[in-house]
Amino acid sequence: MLTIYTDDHHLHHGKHELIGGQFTPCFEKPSRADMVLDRAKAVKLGAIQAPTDFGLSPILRVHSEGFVNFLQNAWSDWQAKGRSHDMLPIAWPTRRLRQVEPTDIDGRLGYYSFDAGAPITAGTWQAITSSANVALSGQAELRKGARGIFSLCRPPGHHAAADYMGGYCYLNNAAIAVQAMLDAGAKRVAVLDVDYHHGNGTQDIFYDRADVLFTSIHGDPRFEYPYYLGFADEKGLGAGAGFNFNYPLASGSDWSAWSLALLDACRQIAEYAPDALVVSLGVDTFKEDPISQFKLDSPDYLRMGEIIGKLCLQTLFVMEGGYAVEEIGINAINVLQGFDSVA
Ligand code: SP5
Ligand code: ZN
Repeated sequence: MLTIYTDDHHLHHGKHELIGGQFTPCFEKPSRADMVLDRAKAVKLGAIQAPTDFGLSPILRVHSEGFVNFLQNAWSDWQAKGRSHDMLPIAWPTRRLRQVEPTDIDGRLGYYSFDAGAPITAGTWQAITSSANVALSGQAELRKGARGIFSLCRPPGHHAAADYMGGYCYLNNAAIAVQAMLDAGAKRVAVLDVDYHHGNGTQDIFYDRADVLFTSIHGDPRFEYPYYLGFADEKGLGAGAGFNFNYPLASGSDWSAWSLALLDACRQIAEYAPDALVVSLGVDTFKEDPISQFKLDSPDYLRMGEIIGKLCLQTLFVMEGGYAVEEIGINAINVLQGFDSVA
């Protein structure tokens, strides 16, 4: 399988995030993608290809102009206040507060985010546009006829919605690729989000649409981040009613519970009969993941790939989470090798 990758992700390296009230070194760090790339090379998964630049227009098909403008200028606006450390928000427009974009950068930072988990640094804009280009390039390669493509995106994207960032995510790489597929002529695209956390951003972007089926298997939001979306009763809205499937699972879920949800999601995807599948590939479901509560083991990821492969759909894998850095390469590449094994 072809991997799309660029070193540009190194330009984004946040220092700290809040965990249990304490500033903790960011779990979302450059070595994550390096380890996945190393493993792809070690097992000879296939060629590694650099992304091409698609410009801002496919990004603006998914994200609002105000949000993209904010991201593009955030660092210079921050520097203009004499600051050189990471950007983190301090206030959010929650219930009964006015939804009006402030002029001040601290106000805009909270306005365009839903948590303090996505620091902006000097190189963030370059890294996130490159990450989107990695997804877009994967989509373009898939369109040439490949069965599976791996977009080794970093930073991840599935928590980012049309107009907000959070959860280590800025631009929604998977959603940008999905929209590009539709704009290139696909009639229906399915998303399977296997990251441990609910893909709130992707769900929100496509929630009222019938041309994208969204399915997500994740820690139940009653106990797990992102807490405020990802419940089983979220079925889609308007034209999108019936095209959204959430599988919230209990803390401690292992492959036996997790795979049942996967089989049901695959049944929905097969019934939808999409032109292509986009997998938001997070491997933070791993038993040793430092911020997660599921119990998948490394061989389970081979089985996961096989089940996805049996859908017989053209599939774009887009890298999302996974924080057990030592095993992230084995686990992510196992999914791709499992998929390839059922060709
Ligand atoms: C892309 C992705 O996987 N984003 C995840 C963002 C998670 N941010 C919140 C982390 C909360 C961790 N709480 C668990 C405590 C660990 N002992
Ligand atoms: Zn995650």
